Amino acid sequence: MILITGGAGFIGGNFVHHWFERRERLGLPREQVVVFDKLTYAGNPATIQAQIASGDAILVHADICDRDAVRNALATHKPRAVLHFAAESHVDRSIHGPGEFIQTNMVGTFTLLEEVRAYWGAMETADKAAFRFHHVSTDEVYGSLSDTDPAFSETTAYQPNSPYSASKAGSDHLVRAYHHTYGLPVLTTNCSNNYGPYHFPEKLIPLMILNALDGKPLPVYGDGLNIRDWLYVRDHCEAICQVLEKGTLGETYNIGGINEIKNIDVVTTICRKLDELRPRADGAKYESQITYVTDRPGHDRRYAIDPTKVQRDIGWRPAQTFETGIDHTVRWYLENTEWIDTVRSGAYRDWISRNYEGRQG
Ligand code: NAD
Ligand code: TDX
Repeated sequence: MILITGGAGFIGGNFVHHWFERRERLGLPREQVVVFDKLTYAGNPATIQAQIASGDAILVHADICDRDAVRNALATHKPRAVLHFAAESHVDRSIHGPGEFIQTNMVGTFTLLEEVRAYWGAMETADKAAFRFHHVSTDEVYGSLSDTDPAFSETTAYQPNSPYSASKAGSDHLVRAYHHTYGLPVLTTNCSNNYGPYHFPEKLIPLMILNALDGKPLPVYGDGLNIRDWLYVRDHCEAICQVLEKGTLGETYNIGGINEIKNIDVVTTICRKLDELRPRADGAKYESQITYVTDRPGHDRRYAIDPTKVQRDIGWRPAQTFETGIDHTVRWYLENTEWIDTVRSGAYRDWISRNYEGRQG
């Protein structure tokens, strides 16, 4: 049994899918997951509906800031590992309302660490040695690069620029401190921008796909020349699995796709893919919907990851290129209208009362 915080979100939800598919592919026994999730606006149980229905996933609807709920979940399910994805994750929201980010990303991570420390401390020796706390973090903690700076490595100094990245940096430091001070067996991964299925349409790629199909403007911030390193979400999930299995305790691993792309090029790639797969009825090109808008305050210019360490020490490499990953992603959004409708209508938000009725783990 493993416990996944934030397992109803974008990456956590993909991780639940990946966990079972990978174990089957490798001939490993099925191992249940407990998804511990507050189900904020970003948590959508429809993403993991199949795993919940089959009993592979148990959903605990609770907040990582709730110490009793965390303690109960650990005591009830006795996981051999805790994978910590839960966070407030959207930079723009952190600019307009940083409080939730400090609460969940810092106070929540602290609360989780405290309870995990007590749980781990009381384990039998063999279980204690095998236990892992895997912290999922971001490359944004390193700040912003110029066009000529070398990519972020694990020794790059932290220089977070947004309330989101500052709160994630704070959580990374707490995780590190719990290893050095208490010996908690932690692993941390700092990953670049993910994209793929089940991505909430406030983030660049799903927003552009859905706005394009709706005939709405495609809002590009500033000059559109900011650079992100894009990684297909399942490649990230595989990296987490491999670091969990082979990572050295207390170490950090940077995960990236070696796919640095300017925002405007991401948007035009999506437009051209849609021109090919779902041409506009009026014959116009989707690019005609691109609209430059006021820049994000403090907008980081460039992120880039040097993945040498994870490639050398863990043997992980991404399977998808941006071309294959974006093709798969655009097709997924064209085909999965039911999931998209749950997001657009907000229907998933009363999922607990409709489907769950107190049968929480
Ligand atoms: P997301 O916003 O899609 O999902 C977050 C999940 O956490 C949701 O299910 C939400 O309900 C849950 N959650 C939020 N607050 C909670 C709380 N207080 N208690 C319990 N659950 C709570 O985020 P994501 O994009 O899937 O990101 C997952 C993790 O990966 C985050 O830690 C993020 O910082 C990190 N990360 C994301 C990216 C990316 O490109 N999306 C890249 C690198 C790292
Ligand atoms: O409408 C938009 N127009 C636009 O130009 C949006 C939503 C974004 N952008 C730009 C801002 C960024 O330069 O696109 C780039 C990507 O933006 P987001 O999708 O909001 O991602 P980003 O801010 O880079 O952060 C993401 O990657 C790192 C995740 O949201 C974080 O959780 C993760 O840590």
